[in-house]
Amino acid sequence: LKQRMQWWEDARLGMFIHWGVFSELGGEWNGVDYGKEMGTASAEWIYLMSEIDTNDYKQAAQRFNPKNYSPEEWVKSAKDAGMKYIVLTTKHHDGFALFNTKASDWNILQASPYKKDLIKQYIDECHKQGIRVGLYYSHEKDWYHHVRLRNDTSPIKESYKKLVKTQIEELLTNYGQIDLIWFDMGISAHKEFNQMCYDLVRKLQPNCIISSRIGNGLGDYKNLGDRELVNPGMNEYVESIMTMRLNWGFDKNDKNWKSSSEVISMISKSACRGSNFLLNLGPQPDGKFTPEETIRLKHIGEWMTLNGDA
Ligand code: JFZ
Repeated sequence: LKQRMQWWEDARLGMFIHWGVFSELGGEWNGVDYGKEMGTASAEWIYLMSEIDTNDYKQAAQRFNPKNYSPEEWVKSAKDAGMKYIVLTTKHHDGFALFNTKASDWNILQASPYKKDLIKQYIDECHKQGIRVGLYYSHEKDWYHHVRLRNDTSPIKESYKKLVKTQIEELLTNYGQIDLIWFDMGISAHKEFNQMCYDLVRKLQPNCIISSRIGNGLGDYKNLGDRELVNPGMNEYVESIMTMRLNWGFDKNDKNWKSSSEVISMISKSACRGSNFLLNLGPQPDGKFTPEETIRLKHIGEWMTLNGDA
């Protein structure tokens, strides 16, 4: 474990990216703003929260055509901000795969006009520019293929298990080295399923780090609750995750930006306390970071140049 965690322990700062079909709706459906609930629910939960008809959501996917997507710019701005790893949503709770998958046609190649593998481009670019590659994958919550409920403890269907198994295999065999997989929202009622996911990753890429939200205490390090900062003296591998405003995913109406100095003070606190800090961006549907995000990254970069490796 110590060996596997070495780069991660040295990293201290990473970039989280929430992006997908939900970005297209920007937290709003039928004039209602769904990006206001504090805590978990926000723009990227819109498929569940708004009770939008699946056909309407599929239409949003048909509009999701990120022409300005440039992983080259994403990776460069992460590196310029002193970030050492990136974690990008490959499939969030809406079940939509941003990669080429045989397991379902609910994916970027078959259900959107873009028709290219977004994840492949991202991973290739990370490898090229030399930054650690993380993949967020919602293994349990999948409102499209599994159940469209906030909480569900019923047993997981065989067909869904098979889908997840196939997609994990695809992500960990088709793109070369993956440094981290960020499973989310695993619940203890699904121990066998979570264990299956864990074993599969270990088998396919033994050095790939696994987040604790896989469930059942199986992960390699501890994720704090959303937006929570580490307490002094926690001597485990700990990662805080933080948004720049309320929402994880792109939201048209959310103006609750933290200032650059607020964000920087959290980064420095987190590093002083020996934990990692994963700072979230919710790019626009066209693939660009918002101007507010870009300016914050720039300020972080300036601060990191002066203080980063001290
Ligand atoms: C999850 C997601 O539902 C959310 O959309 C986002 O991706 C976030 C990073 O993770 O939400 C959670 C999961 C766990 C906690 C809170 C929100 N928690 O343990 O406090």
